[in-house]
Amino acid sequence: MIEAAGRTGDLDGERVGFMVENSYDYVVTILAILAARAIAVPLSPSFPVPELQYIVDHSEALLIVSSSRFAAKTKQLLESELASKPALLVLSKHLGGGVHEKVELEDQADSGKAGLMLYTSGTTNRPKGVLLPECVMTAQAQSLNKAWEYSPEDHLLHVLPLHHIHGAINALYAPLFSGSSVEFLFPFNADAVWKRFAAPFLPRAKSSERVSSSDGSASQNEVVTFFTAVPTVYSRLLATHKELSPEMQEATREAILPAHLRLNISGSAALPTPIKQAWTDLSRGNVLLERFGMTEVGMALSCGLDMAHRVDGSVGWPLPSVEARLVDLDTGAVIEAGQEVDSTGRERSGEIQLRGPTIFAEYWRNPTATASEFAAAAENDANTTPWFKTGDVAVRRDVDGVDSVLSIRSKAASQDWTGDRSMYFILGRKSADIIKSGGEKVSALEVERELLSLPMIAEAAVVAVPSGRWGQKVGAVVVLQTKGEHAVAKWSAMDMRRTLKDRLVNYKIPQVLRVVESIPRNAMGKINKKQLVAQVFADEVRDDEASKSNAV
Ligand code: MLC
Ligand code: AMP
Repeated sequence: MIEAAGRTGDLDGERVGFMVENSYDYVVTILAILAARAIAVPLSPSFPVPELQYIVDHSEALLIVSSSRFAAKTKQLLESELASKPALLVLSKHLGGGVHEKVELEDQADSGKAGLMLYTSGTTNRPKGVLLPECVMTAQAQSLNKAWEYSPEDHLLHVLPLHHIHGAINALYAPLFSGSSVEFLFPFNADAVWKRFAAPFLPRAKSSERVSSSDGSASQNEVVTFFTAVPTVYSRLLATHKELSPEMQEATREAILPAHLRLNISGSAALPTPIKQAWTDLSRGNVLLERFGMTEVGMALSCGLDMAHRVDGSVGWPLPSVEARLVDLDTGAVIEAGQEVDSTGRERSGEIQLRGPTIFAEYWRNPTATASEFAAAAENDANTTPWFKTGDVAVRRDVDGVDSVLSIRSKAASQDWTGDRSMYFILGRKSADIIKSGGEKVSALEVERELLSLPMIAEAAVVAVPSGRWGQKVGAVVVLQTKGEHAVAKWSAMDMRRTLKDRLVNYKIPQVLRVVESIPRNAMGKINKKQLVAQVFADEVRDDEASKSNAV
């Protein structure tokens, strides 16, 4: 790799983009990039070339590593109009599929500028590069290992994309730290997941002995003990379960019993209560553990391992090594413990702010954005580390019974991070311009920018439309050009999809479109997006799966 990049020694801090399928080869590639002290920049194969081009140019990648499967796509990328000219390394067919060798990871005293850079959409119209130095990745993995007690006996079924923190750290880097085994089943497909869960519990498999994960071999007979996904994945699993054969239904229900599936985690978007409840019912008591995180901070808040600590609607307590505070949106004052309710008895909501070793270093080559997302520590604070402003709004609320559970069952030392009765509950985001669809973050401004670049669009507003299946759907409200050579009388959702599909990854393309004569604006020329959704998408919201009782 170092040679392919035209260097000797190591690649200290250089960026290496890589496009490798979710597999053993992905793991070897990312570890090799870190070992070369470079910054790994995962490139999603689902992205169209212009989005990849932006990432490669913005990160100024020195080298692109590609698996043979994506050689054509990476070649196409390198032949496109790139400002930078990275070298290309195409890996030989398979680094090691099926071969399982035991590798001892040495403690590298100095990881130099090694790290991971994930691109994330935000309140700016182009994605930002979030730099997570290796020490931050390690701190995140250690924090999760303590909280969720990954172990060599764990077998994790991995169904998530690997260019996001959820798939890359929680479901890969952290389990690697404790010697858990990870089995990839990507892209997510509900039937395939049910089939895999069921495999060890079907009558045929039961007669042969189940393989324990500690022998290092991957087997379809191995019991899945750990599963982490976004709410949309659980909703799909619940919806398809009813269609399985009676034998499969029984085997899958056995597979997800608390005794077998040790940990089922939901995150990246709010977990609706009907999904949580339906999963508990189906699994006969396995309660989804909800946690809150963000690309910039890894995981920040989490419910506890004890079932009684998986409180409905709550994202729990600050994880080990994470310091969290709430800052009142109106007054800017920190909401200290005991001040969660004001003098009139109203709950005080605030922005979640975080600090600690798990927080990212910077937005790549964007000191202005980095500076504006951090708040200085208070003058009387002995710790001068600034706080990262998440943009998420929450309350802390006392939950009856939680502390008594803590005192009755003497807490294991590893669970000493679970706090008192006061737990965090997410209310939403400060900005209406950030949309979460199926766990994917979409910047309304980025989509508006693409729509406005189309000659037939005169005005555009992109909004979050509530959805049972997706959490939120990306919705577009447009005004068409009525004059000049680009005037069009009609523009359908199909037209929009066709036009945008080579420019934006599919989840950013609006799922619903409304063509209007004008978009209402206030005196300042601003659009009230909440009002716009209510006015324009009222029927979508009413007809959506969310509002029906059979939400899942
Ligand atoms: C796919 N589509 C989406 C979509 N995913 N549209 C909107 N939102 C999404 N999230 C598109 C498909 O491209 C397709 O379009 C159509 O919707 C239906 O596709 P599908 O086959 O039904 O969807 P699928 O490909 O199965 O994807 C669904 C999903 C996936 C839920 C499995 O979106 C997913 O893996 N989401 C997880 C993302 C994630 O890991 N987020 C974590 C970010 S980190 P067409 O045109 O082809 O028909 C983070 C921090 C934290 O948030 O706290 O963890
Ligand atoms: P991303 O930038 O893709 O990493 O997404 C991070 C955002 O996902 C957070 O800022 C939250 O808005 C949202 N998020 C993550 N976990 C949860 C959760 N459990 N509940 C509600 N929102 C969440």
